[in-house]
Amino acid sequence: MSLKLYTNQKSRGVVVEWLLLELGVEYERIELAYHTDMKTPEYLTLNPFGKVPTLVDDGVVIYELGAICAYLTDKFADKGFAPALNDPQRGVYYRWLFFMSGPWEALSVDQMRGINIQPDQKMFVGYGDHQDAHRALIQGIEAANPYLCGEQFTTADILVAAILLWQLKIGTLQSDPVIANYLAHIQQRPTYQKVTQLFGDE
Ligand SMILES: N[C@@H](CCC(=O)N[C@@H](CS)C(=O)NCC(=O)O)C(=O)O
Repeated sequence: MSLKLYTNQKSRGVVVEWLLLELGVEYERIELAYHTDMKTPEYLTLNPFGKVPTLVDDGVVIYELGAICAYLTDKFADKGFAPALNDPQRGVYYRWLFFMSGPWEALSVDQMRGINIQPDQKMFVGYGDHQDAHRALIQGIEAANPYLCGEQFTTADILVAAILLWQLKIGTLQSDPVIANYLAHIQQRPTYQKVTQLFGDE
């Protein structure tokens, strides 16, 4: 099997597993424990951060969740999980991949650390402040019809939905009718039952 996924059941690696499930692709799953397995010299040669997820495809190493998602989507382009290169929705697709990996990830971590951006810091903080990032999220999701790229369910939906579901669960995101309406469409998908198993009980 050429694809190897280093992950932990309680990590962002779940997003990659959701994508692999939707793509119907086989992979070897390597569960790494926090603090120990992830910090061995061998693993640090693959992922210098000592974090998960990491994907290895025939010797090619990819870490960073957004990069792994983009890589797999392109590798299995025939499955149709991204708008075509010449489709204007491709721009929307990219916007979401980068929004979630950049500003939204930074905001989420700052929230967990209790950091509030002061007005004079907004200029150099990539997500502005909490209100700005939240407004961008809601504005984007409000335009979903029913998915982020229109009628095509894409990897952007997996990334966005997985992270929002997780944040709602841990309480760093407040429920909102726009978010709830969008997630309801995702939860109606036939694969969703299997996806909830990936998320586990807690
Ligand atoms: N920016 C990275 C973040 C990866 C990350 O922080 N992973 C966490 C789990 S969700 C981790 O492995 N933490 C273990 C550690 O830092 O020791 C990505 O998107 O892949």
